[in-house]
Amino acid sequence: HADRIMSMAQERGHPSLVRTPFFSTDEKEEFMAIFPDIIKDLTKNNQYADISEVNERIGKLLEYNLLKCRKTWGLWATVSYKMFENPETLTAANVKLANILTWCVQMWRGAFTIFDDLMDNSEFRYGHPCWHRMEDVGIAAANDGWLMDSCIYTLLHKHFGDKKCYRHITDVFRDITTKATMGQALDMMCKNRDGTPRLENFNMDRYNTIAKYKTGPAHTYLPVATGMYFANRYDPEERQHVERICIDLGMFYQKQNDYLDCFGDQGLVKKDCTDIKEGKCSWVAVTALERASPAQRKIMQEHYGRADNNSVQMVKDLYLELDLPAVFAAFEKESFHKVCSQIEQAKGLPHELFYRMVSSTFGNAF
Ligand code: DMA
Ligand code: MG
Ligand code: MG
Ligand code: MG
Repeated sequence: HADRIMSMAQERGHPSLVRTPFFSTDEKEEFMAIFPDIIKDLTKNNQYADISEVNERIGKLLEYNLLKCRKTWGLWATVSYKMFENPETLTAANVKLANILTWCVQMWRGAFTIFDDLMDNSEFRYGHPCWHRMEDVGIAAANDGWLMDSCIYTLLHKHFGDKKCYRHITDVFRDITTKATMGQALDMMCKNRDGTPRLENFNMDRYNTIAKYKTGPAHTYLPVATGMYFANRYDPEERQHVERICIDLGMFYQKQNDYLDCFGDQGLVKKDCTDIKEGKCSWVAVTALERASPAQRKIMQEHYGRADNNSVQMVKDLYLELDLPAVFAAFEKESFHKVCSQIEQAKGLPHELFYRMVSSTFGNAF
């Protein structure tokens, strides 16, 4: 990863853009240190003492789904807060509050993932069984996802309820939920009732619309906007710049996620990859169909969206025949330069924040 991003950064004449690790050890430790308080706020110390059984379930739900994941992803909220905040108000107490926002972002992602794994029929996530596959969970995972989502608003109300930023931050969470669930609805509508994929509807326009909703806003705009609002930065023009950069980063992230689902190193991806057998309208499938001859299209029609290993292998072989790794590499480079020039043009924004996000997002696929 470091080599790839380094070579793209050098091409841009901007080698200092590369910064790993993306978060310092102190940043991670401060963030993890408040987890027990978060659990207490949402269980023992909540107002529902008469339903201790449910509180116990919430505790387990949060621990399983938040501690096993890529914990640092939401940390962009804390980092964003620090970079947007005035030095005089950047106090330890405020950084602690920013870390609560980061946990809210993690919970949003955790809930979204529970629902996503349920709908995608996935078995593993972060190297562990998906929540819905745990004993005593099953379809109750649908309610657990909602429980986790409600924890976000409990925390926001408790810690930010009396602040000017409260309405702006809750609006961001609500808005992202609306968009992401609409995107997931479109994603699910790529199949016929019998579960077979509607290949005739697979095209890059539709794909981009799905990614624009289901991932674009949630990936980086959610944490960055919450941090920005907590720093009391409300300029609409600034927000627009931030949104444009973040959505492009998110769209690229989804394409890379789709690419990795087929070509990723299993040891690193840590989930079972279901896109081919579930017949997903993925970047890989759409790109393959765009480039396929009539005979190759027929292979897709016969084998895409089928669970048997032979069919999955036929599709993978076709992807290689169509040179998709090279197509993706070229696309990655183009997206990288596009996002970097948007950052360069956005005056008055903390460029360092966006470059750090660029270096964490790009270069993960090979
Ligand atoms: C949903 O798409 C979007 C995200 C970013 C989780 P997906 O089902 O391809 O996600 P995943 O590959 O993580 O299951
Ligand atoms: Mg999925
Ligand atoms: Mg999905
Ligand atoms: Mg995926």
